[in-house]
Amino acid sequence: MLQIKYTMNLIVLIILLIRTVKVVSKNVSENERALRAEFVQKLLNKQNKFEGKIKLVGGSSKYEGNVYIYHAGRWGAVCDDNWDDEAAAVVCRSFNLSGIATVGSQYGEATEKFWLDDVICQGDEPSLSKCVFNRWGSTDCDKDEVAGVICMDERQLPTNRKDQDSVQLVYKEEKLRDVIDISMSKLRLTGGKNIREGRVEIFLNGTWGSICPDGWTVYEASAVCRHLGLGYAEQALQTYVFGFSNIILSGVSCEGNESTLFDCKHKQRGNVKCPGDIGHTAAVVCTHFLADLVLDMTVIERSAHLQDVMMYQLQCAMEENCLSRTAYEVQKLIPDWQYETRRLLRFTASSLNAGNAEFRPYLPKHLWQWHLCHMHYHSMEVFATFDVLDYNGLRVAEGHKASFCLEDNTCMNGVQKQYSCKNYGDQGISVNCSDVYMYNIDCQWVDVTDVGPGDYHFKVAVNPHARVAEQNYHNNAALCNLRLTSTYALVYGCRHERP
Ligand SMILES: *[C@@H]1O[C@H](CO)[C@@H](O)[C@H](O)[C@H]1NC(C)=O
Ligand SMILES: *[C@@H]1O[C@H](CO)[C@@H](O)[C@H](O)[C@H]1NC(C)=O
Ligand SMILES: *[C@@H]1O[C@H](CO)[C@@H](O)[C@H](O)[C@H]1NC(C)=O
Ligand SMILES: *[C@@H]1O[C@H](CO)[C@@H](O)[C@H](O)[C@H]1NC(C)=O
Ligand SMILES: *[C@@H]1O[C@H](CO)[C@@H](O)[C@H](O)[C@H]1NC(C)=O
Ligand SMILES: [Ca+2]
Repeated sequence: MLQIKYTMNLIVLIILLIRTVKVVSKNVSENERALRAEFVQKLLNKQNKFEGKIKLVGGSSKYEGNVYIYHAGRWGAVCDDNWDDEAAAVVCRSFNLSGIATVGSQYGEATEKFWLDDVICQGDEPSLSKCVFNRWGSTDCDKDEVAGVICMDERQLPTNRKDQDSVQLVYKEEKLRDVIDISMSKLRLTGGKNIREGRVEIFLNGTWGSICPDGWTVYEASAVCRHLGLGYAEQALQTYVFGFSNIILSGVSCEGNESTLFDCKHKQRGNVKCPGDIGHTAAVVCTHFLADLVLDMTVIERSAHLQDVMMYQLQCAMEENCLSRTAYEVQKLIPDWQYETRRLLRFTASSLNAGNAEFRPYLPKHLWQWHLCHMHYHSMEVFATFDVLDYNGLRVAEGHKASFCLEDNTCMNGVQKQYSCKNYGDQGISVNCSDVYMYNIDCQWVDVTDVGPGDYHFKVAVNPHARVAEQNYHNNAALCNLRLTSTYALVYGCRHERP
């Protein structure tokens, strides 16, 4: 009897103990969770606060110096290829000042690795990270190529740059045709296997010479091919394979839509300056046959809408990195993270190939990546980018779509579909066919969970880094207005521009 009573007591005790432990542990985990969530939020806020921040180093005041930008936890230098007064304007606006650009490590050699190269700004971007540039950290720059700025009050800006001889400045908005005597100047290609390729030579001041390859991109090459009546630029090369002659022109920078090289900007002062590999020159390969993707703006406006989705439905998307960073923090820190929701701005993106050649992926087939989650191969690292920007130019949300599968989804009447992603099929977009990413497919969104209600810009771009050559790049991006409220999203007033 005693034995039984004792056992009963023990059981009751154990049950009580288990209950208490359960209650205690629940309370503790909830407290802990709250604390951890707060910690993570603080950490993210701190990182976000510095992300994209600019500092000027080596100048005589805090408004002057070499430009360094903060990204992913460290400072990095900005390279001077394509660096100009528009870019300086963007940097200086953060101090409420106007400004001018300097090149060639005016304020000392780079002390950090380069973050940015080939930065192209229009001048009205809210911050430097909103300008177009190579991928973060992807540069070919030497220590003596750091970009700089001199910021000052509008009224102090020198009206005549020639007064500023002590500082190596970049000319403002000057076209090549205003710098050289174009009636005495000519262009030709030499050293190629056929007339459509070769080293670009320019006749200046009585002699033929080469063009500096530093900062030479498909945009400059496009102007050369059009200039010579050879069509479009298939490749822009920085190479020695077409031979060498004295470099007599540097600092040329084009939008890509100019009809002659003379309409491009000459963003340099004084003598030829050409850092980089000795013996290399600017070269091009031209063709009359290229693809031309045209991003459909109407479809974006009509299809854009918000959707709240529970995270358990987004596991594939998370593997492909299609949600913003906070989603991964939530996953790490909140035990029942599957029941948290994300707010997605979904939209359909459709690109028509209006050119006269197929659009083929940048990567050869053997380098395509198989994506288990979505059960198809991805052939292009970055085919499209989606960004939500605030009016100060800060990127407040970014589509992380890792990769894409290019195919003919819809074609004009009478055009046969050719490319399909199924069964390791060939990928591409045929002439007069469109590659369509419907709003309801995975990752076709921007995760706007952390974006408050307000007015923003929404930017979509295809082939954003011009990795695949096209006839025209000025129809590859759509810059739209975006109104976000707590209940709906409105995308309107899209216009085409270059990515
Ligand atoms: C756990 O929290 C609840 C309410 O928050 C409270 O009533 C309860 O007493 C707590 N338990 C312990 C063991 O602290
Ligand atoms: C720039 O000017 C705006 C409005 O005049 C002001 O709100 C902002 O704080 C200024 N920024 C700096 C860095 O001075
Ligand atoms: C052209 O040549 C003349 C004499 O050879 C020289 O004085 C002048 O500076 C040159 N101009 C350019 C733009 O190089
Ligand atoms: C080229 O595009 C720019 C915008 O990027 C535009 O301002 C300019 O007028 C265009 N030039 C030509 C020749 O179409
Ligand atoms: C594509 O469409 C355009 C305009 O509708 C037409 O002129 C062209 O011949 C078509 N090209 C092909 C290859 O179908
Ligand atoms: Ca295009």
